[in-house]
Amino acid sequence: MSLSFNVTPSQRRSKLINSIDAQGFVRIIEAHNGLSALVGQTASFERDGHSITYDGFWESSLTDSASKGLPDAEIVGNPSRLHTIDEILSVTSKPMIVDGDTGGSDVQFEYFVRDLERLGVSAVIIEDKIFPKRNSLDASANQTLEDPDAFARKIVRGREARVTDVFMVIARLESLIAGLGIEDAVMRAKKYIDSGVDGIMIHSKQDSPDEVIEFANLYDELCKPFGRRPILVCVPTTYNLITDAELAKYGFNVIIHANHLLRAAHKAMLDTSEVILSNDRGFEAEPWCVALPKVFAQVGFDQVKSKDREASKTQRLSVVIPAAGKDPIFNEGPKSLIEINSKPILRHQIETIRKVGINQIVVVRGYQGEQFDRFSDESGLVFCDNPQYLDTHSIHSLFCADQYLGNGFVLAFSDVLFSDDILRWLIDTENDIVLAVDNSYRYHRHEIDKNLDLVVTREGRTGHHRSLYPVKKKVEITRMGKNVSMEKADYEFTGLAYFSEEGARIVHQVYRDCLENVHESFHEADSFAKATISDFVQEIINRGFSVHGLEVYKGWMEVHNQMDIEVASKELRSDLVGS
Ligand code: SPV
Ligand code: MG
Repeated sequence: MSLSFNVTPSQRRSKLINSIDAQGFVRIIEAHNGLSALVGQTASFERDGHSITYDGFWESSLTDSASKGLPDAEIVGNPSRLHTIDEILSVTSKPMIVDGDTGGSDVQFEYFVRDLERLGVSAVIIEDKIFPKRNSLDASANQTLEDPDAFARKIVRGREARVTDVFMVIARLESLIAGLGIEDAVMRAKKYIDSGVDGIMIHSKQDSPDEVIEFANLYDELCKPFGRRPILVCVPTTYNLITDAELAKYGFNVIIHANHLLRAAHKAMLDTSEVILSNDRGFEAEPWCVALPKVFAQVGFDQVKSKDREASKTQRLSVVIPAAGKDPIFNEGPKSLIEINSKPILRHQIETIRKVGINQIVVVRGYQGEQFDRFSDESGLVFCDNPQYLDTHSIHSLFCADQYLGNGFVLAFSDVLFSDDILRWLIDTENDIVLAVDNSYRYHRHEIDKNLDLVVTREGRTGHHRSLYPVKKKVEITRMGKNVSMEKADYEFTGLAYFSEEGARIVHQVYRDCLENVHESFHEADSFAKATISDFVQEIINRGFSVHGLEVYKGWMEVHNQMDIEVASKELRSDLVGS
């Protein structure tokens, strides 16, 4: 998962203010490391048909310190904080507000703002206490407030260090925490707004929300002389009966749930460690723990495994190109070696196959087979021979490469140019036998002067909808052959087909059986020896196996005559097909 949440620093930075503008308020969850951030990134709850999620993260000084086993007293320095912040940002895409404590000295604050903005953080909140501060929620801790004018100057210095207007410097009023009352908070708020601050956070450690509501009720009025209303922030840790929606109604724009993920994890850790000791084993602790697959899924291990599987599937596959036949039109040599833009078709095919990462290519030679010698140094390319090329057809040629089919393979006609996308989509399919089929032949059928391999499907041909994305629809093939009427046909076979390991096992079994038992005509062929891929696919379907079609539209071309060569060479020059 963690790799999927990708965003640039500038995209992320502006998300906070955009969400506030769009929704009126944002709901922020604390994060103290990559895992807690992933929880905050993905958590959601369905209510009345709407999915409720967190809008961003609070990188809390309390939980950052506690997760390092340290007290919240400005002991964890900026380099360490920045490291944790970057850890969270690197696995998520939601915006972040950083708890900047007192900000340190003016100069320290300037550098901190510079670093946070560069990383893509949206806002920093600094509190108007004297460095080194003590956590605000501990009733017995000493709370000494900063001179408000000195703090206002720090705000100015921080804002001047920004590069963009999007990054926000927010002032946190600690008057209520220090017991100085609402008048002190209002006096300080005015000074900070006058200094240009982008937001005001009013903090309280009371169980009741009354005093922050009182401040919120005064807020619009106190902002009026300045002609702007900086966003209003609260942290309802102690007054936690009031809902986010209610706080938003009182005018709060940012509501921070400041330490819950760390406290939840801490409680589970305490209980779990005790349960293991008391039972002398781990079994009883399981209810306190998530199952490991959940951890794997959350941190993206599932994707790593599926990519590994994909990569090894590609490496194990072969592409088999039956190129043994003698073409009635181009009969000066194997059709594979016809040059398009000074490169044989086979060379174009090899380049496309390599782009997809398939190493093994098997060419079945026959007619003028020695002409392929020029490829003999090509690494990963092997040759098989079909000496009976005059009396046999493509299925016989394919099985001349029998030893290379077992791990799964792609069959590619020797006269077809195709894009790497089509090849990639084919091998990405989860079905065992999949043919790339094109739905555009009806539009150009008046130009067609040859028998196509036509395909009828269970679903019927789909219409074209304009779309930015290439079509990757799958259909089930029920009938295939050159004698299928053009009216009934839904698609044309492109000459590219994928067979998984299981698909290879099926074709092998059907082939062996037909070889032994078919002695007369075979579908549209006079004999099994002359069977084409269409005949064979029809046989597979008749035996009850599923054969799928992957609908493609453009991205391939069969070289059938001189005109095709001209069209292909033009398209290849403009980079439309293949290389
Ligand atoms: C934090 O989360 O570190 C805060 C909020 O500063 S509080 O702990 O409530 O002061
Ligand atoms: Mg803090």
